[in-house]
Amino acid sequence: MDIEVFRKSILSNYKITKQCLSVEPYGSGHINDTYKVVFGRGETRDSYIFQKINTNIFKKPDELMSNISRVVHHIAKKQYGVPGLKRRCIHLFPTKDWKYYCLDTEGSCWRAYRFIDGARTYDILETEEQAYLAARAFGEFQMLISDLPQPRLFETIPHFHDTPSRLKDFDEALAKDVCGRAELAKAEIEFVQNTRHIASKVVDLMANGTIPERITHNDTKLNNVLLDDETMEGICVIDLDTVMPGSALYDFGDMMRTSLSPAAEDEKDLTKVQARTNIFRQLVKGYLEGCQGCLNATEMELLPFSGQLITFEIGVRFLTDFLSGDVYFKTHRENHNLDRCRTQFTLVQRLMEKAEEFEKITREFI
Ligand code: ADP
Ligand code: GN1
Ligand code: MG
Repeated sequence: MDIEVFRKSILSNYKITKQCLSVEPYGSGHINDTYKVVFGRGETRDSYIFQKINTNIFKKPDELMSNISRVVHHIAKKQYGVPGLKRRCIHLFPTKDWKYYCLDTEGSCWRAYRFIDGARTYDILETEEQAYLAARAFGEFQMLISDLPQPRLFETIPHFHDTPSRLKDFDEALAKDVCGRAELAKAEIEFVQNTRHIASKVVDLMANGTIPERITHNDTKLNNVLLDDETMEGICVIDLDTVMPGSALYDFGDMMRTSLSPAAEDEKDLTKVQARTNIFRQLVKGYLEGCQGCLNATEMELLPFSGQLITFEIGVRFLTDFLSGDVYFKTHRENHNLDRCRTQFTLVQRLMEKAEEFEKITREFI
């Protein structure tokens, strides 16, 4: 983005006295537009993350930012006195009139965070240690927000992990087939029909009270935790847009989806998609340690299943978006959403093959 345009349209809302030196696109998220912005005076440099919020998806930015500010202030308060607190929690950077977002000259919504230095996110997991430390950080995050005072957080995207509702959206998209793409996805559509019986398990158990509602992150993709460059510790959980009432199984499931395979989410060579047992073990160990034993027996028993469920759900969402003409997730090549869906469905199969083995591992930790 052009610095001059950024300065006039967005920065004019913030009180920053240093000179803006660069504005570069950052990260690999599918929803918001993220930029790293560097400011300087003399030798001093300060970096910030500026994000254009996708308001087609997050339709109520007031509610969204109210959730996020409550969560970050609660976490900061609870960690008061912990060394390196500045890097252990997202810090919202307020506008001149003390709001947590502003509108640019075209009416788009922006927010800013202090950039956390000396840490990075990973799209693909490289070591067992990273798996353990990332999972522990997500578990700790869950513990830290478990006593957030009332009122209940807003549901920033209603029915976000309601898998049956995601299937309903899929059914509608398939019936309309607006782009005539169903033809290209016959095998994947068949996979959905053969696998849809697993969809309601967690929502049903939540509805009858067997699984408790908790405040969860709901987007625990591996690249939503910053790992320290030196110690590899998961120092800060980021991307808090979907922190809202949910199930711990959604968080564990999405960690499995994004950590177990050594292949990228959109890998076209499906032979590379695997469910690595050693990594699974580290996720269970790290997450349970981080949560400090707060999960109940049914939640623990269903940890291996949660990976199948969430991977299936996200595959269905990619397929729905493919059929609808790529209106939700950012795409960067032809049939990108279909490729993503294929990778997810292959992983669901690999996870199903390993179900018994993963259940046995889980029992070691219960
Ligand atoms: P998206 O919703 O598009 O995934 P994220 O909030 O996850 O957006 O941000 C995208 C990327 O920007 C992250 O994966 C991370 O690498 C980086 N990032 C976000 N917030 C910070 C921060 N406060 N400090 C350092 N890096 C950050
Ligand atoms: C989106 O924002 P990002 O890229 O971290 C999506 C998640 C999906 C993920 C798939 C708000 O996450 O639900 O699991 O893509 N976020 C939203 O990669 O829909
Ligand atoms: Mg993200």
